[in-house]
Amino acid sequence: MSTLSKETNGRVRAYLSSHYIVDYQGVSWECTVKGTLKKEQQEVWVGDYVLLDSLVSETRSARIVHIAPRDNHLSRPKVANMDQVVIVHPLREPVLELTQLDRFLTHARLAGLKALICFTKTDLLASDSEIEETQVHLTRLYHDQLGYSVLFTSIQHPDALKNSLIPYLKDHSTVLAGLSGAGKSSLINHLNPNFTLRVEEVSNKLQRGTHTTRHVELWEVFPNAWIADTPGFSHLRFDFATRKQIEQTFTEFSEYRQACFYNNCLHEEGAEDCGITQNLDQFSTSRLNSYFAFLTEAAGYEALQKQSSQKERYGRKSIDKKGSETVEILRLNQKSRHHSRKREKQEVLQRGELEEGLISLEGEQD
Ligand SMILES: Nc1nc2c(ncn2[C@@H]2O[C@H](COP(=O)(O)OP(=O)(O)OP(=O)(O)O)[C@@H](O)[C@H]2O)c(=O)[nH]1
Ligand SMILES: [Mg+2]
Ligand SMILES: [Zn+2]
Repeated sequence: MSTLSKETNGRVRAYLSSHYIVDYQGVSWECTVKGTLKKEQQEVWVGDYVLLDSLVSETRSARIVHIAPRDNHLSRPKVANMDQVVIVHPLREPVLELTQLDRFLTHARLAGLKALICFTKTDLLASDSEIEETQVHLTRLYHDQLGYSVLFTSIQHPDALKNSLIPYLKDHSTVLAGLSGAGKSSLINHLNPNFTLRVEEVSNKLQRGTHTTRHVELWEVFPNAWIADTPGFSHLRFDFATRKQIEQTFTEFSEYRQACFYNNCLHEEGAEDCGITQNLDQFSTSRLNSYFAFLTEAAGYEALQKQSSQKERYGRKSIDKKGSETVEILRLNQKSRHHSRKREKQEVLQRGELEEGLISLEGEQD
């Protein structure tokens, strides 16, 4: 097989329910995916570099036979090999919610992707002084304290919008992420008027976007500036990360967490000698609210993980005790029974789970 490189292979631009659009040698090819990739559950994502065969130039159709290893990927929205994510966040319509913005920031950090923030719809603020006040507050928090590049744009001022965004987009692959209705597709349309991506008004009643963009698509908005427009989310939950992973994404904690007594401190209420809870006034209230909200979601994820690994390892069985009493015991599942009994018992003891009647390891039949 020829070696895969960014130069000699196609790049996936879009997935349209029945086929992929792959950019190869400057033109778009309609592609299916080789059966073995599907069997191996290798999913092709927008942004992937792929190797093609069965090229038919008359119909511009081909088949994806190999996916190059990804430099990075973002799972929500699904996109691979991006240089950065621009988090598009509205100042109005839908209402400004900083926790929602923090969700996208934490998500980008978990994916190891550089993020910058583009606040949109400045024209919807009531007055110049409100614009000024909002910009000062958000720049202080997200730029000065957290180190993100922060832009303020409005489609009412397309020249200013282009001037502020284009320097970040040149020679890069950028994914736009954000709430539905934030103005992601509008940004692309105003960066290059040749684009007429579908946009839809935010629902007045619900103050929410209407999920106008339905699939991820990578566009060359101007030469060598690739931008992925993505479907907006109305709520991005942390039901896939651990609490410690969430904690690590709050970079403002870094100089205080050394003072925590425990290495794995999560800075929850009542934490012993905690560098964060003892210095709460050093952090923004909105960021702390976001942190504790995400932590709760991640705790739910951890509990589920624990439960399912328990389920995989143990089944339950009711046994009769003396007289009429029965107890429910955890019983090792078939596929876990090949380990020695001694080792199993040792593991369980280490986890502190061996309580009378709860777990029984002895005397079981294989
Ligand atoms: N007043 C004002 N309206 C804007 C601005 N940017 C976008 N809009 C409007 O906001 C609405 C939603 O814009 P879209 O571009 O469809 O939003 P989106 O983020 O692509 O939404 P999804 O595709 O649902 O994820 C449209 O009615 C736009 O005209 C802006 O800067 N000012
Ligand atoms: Mg859109
Ligand atoms: Zn702590």
